[in-house]
Amino acid sequence: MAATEEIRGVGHSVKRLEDARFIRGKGTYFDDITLPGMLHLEFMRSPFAHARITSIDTARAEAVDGVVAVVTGELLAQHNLAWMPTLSGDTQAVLATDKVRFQGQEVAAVIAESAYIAKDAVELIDVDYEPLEAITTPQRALEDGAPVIRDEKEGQADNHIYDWEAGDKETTDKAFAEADKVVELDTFYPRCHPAPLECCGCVADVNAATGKATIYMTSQAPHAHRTLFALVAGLPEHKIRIISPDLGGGFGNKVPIYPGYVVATAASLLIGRPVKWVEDRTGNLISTGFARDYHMHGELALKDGRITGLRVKMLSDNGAFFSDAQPTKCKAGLFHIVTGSYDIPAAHVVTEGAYTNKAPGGVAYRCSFRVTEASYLIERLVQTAAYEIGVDPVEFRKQNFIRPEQFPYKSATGFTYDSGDYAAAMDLALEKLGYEEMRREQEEARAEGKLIGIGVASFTEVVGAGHGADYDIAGLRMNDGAELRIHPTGKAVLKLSVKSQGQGHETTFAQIVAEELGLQPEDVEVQEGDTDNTPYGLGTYASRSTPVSGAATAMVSRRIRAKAQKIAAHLLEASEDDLEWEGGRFVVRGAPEKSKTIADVAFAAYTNVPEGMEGGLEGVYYYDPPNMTYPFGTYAVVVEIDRGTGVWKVRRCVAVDDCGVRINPMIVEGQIMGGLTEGFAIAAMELIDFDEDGNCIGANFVDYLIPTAWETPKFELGETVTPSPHHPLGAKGVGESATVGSPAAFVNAVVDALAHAGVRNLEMPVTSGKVWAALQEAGLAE
Ligand code: MCN
Ligand code: CUM
Repeated sequence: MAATEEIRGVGHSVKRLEDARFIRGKGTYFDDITLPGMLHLEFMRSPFAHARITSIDTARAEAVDGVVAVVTGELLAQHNLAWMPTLSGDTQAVLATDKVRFQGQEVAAVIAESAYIAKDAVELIDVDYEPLEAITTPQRALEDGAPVIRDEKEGQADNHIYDWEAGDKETTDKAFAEADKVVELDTFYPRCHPAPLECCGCVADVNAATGKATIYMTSQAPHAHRTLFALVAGLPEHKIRIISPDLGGGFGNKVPIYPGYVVATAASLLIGRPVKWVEDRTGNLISTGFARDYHMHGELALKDGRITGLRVKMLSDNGAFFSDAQPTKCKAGLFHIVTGSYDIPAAHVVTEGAYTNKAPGGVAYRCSFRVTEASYLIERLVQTAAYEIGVDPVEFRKQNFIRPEQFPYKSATGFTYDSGDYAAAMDLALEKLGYEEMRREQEEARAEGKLIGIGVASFTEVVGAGHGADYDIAGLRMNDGAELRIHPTGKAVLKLSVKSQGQGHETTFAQIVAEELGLQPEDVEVQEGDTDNTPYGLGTYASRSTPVSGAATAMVSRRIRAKAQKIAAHLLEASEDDLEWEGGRFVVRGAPEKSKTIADVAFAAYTNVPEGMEGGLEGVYYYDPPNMTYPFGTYAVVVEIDRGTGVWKVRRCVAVDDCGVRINPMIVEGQIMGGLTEGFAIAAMELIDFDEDGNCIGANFVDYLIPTAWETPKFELGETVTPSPHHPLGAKGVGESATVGSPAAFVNAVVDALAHAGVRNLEMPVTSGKVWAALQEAGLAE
């Protein structure tokens, strides 16, 4: 037998197949799409955060040469489209009718022959506003007598949205009553924004003759969006085709449905021509899915150095419309992962949500439904507790970790962690860092008047939503499909319900097929994003593609291999049971010279199948994950603080991640580096802030600071591998781990530099100004 080429399946750092077109400028983004007769949409946005609309006069705008229509909320209302449902069961204005509820809200839209004409005409729409008090904090929102933001909602007499709780109050109260120490932390996870390179947008093309709506749109979840379109617009689902083309990043920003998609589609339907909407950067930063904005109060009960209880109270600022994309049965998302990596016997979490005069959203930006806030809180709390009882934060963590033999581990808030070895990941990170030595150096530096801080975070994530019985979004079960077809010459096409925004799916999912069927990744074309062409599923977010669609891909491949085995037996004139799958081919047991590859079998599947067998070699598999996957890791950061300015610099950043089996180690490392960059950015510089009138401060990249290569620290990566016991490949998701886990490590490091002087907390973003104030207060400023 000739030496066979090694199959570059799972575990190989295959170069990204999609990059050939991206680096040559040959990708197709929605804005590359131009259709005959296409019109352009531009929004008029509210200058006020809260105001009653008393009149809208569109006459001057309509008179502009090249303007085809001006769409107002009133016009949409005539078609029952002025409001749309959100992913969390609330409603959201498509175009404002009665009031504007946040600065930047869409008030009217101009549809014109060119984008320039549309933009000019927007200036000519005359709107009279009667300004109202802008509510910019949830605390103010919930005060008695605060103006009601959602006064259009029946039965809504205040700004309260929800109360939700998890865990057990009684056992938690008992743990606190019996504690020998209680440690508290009040902190705020500020509002930030995913800010992908490509903003949102769409080209909507409704064909009046066929009734088919084809919408090219920036969507991380094309199938879910199509279903919601069908429900909102009343269009039959098979007459809607959503195509999510190449995306220039998503990071959660492209999960929600935005007014732009709806207005463009409605306009195309009414006018009978294609309509393109391209969001600009300011529009993106002030109106689309932001992240976080969680006010958190946490308490740990301690007894003999062990954590015996956790109590958390949170207040969430949801903006003007409650539009979090989250599983319906987890009312504040997955915040109940808040017990983190620790064996905490009792926990009780309560959260309250409030409307404010800010853009809606709440979870997007590389986090699984609030995991980021939960992880941040517990990792900050644990460090605080260690200081308070005078134990090294690393020691304290080790004493409280869930131990490897405790898995599967049922947490106090009801999750079953699949697998983990937290101490192993931490030990590796500390070894890479040279922790003991760093601590010594810190002491010595301090003696010389220099401030060094060492921060650690040992995060646990929960990704891969999720088993159908417990996880659904707007009622849709969170299962995903994979469809695989092997052509006669042994080349394959894999169609998936998820949608890459830069994660490299065309490579990694091809590697899974390669692994299972003995093909090379280049032999497998991965297709995503077109609802007419791919199986149903809920899309890419919450690092769920590998846990759910990755599993579906492995399972459909195995299904095809089972049929292939029958064909191979026929070709080899052997019994099916005498064949072994070895080195990517079927081999007759005891006669290794007799073998068939999948390519051999594929040809036979169309030319020479056994008597009575259906021809072809293809299959589909819908995967319902039995549980979530729980990736984890330890991030260890060393910072130096300049006592003269408060400027802090990252000297070391060691990141050890465990996402189970890695399909493509290079892509995983890329994901982690990108995630660490975003985690650092959130900790250090990114902030969507508002002034007292509700004006968004952070509406462009001069005010909203995203890191460049200049600011970004150097990362040192490491890995441990603890497979997921329930995933067919042992893989866990990893796309968000570093963004979830790292902010606490950076903040812990800065606080650690000042902890000897009694500093316990600094709020993100930890700007040099805040550090300078803390230095002065602690008497450490130079
Ligand atoms: N992978 C792997 N082995 C594993 C886990 C993952 O090889 N054990 C690979 C996957 O096959 C995939 C990539 O790593 O190619 C990420 O996989 P996964 O963790 O399953 O996450 P998703 O593909 O579902 O991506 C979503 C995640 C989220 S929620 C955000 S937000 C985010 C992120 O990915 N947005 C991104 N990473 C991003 N990366 C880029 N470049 N652009 C974005 O918008
Ligand atoms: Cu919450 S950002 Mo990602 O889950 O698309």
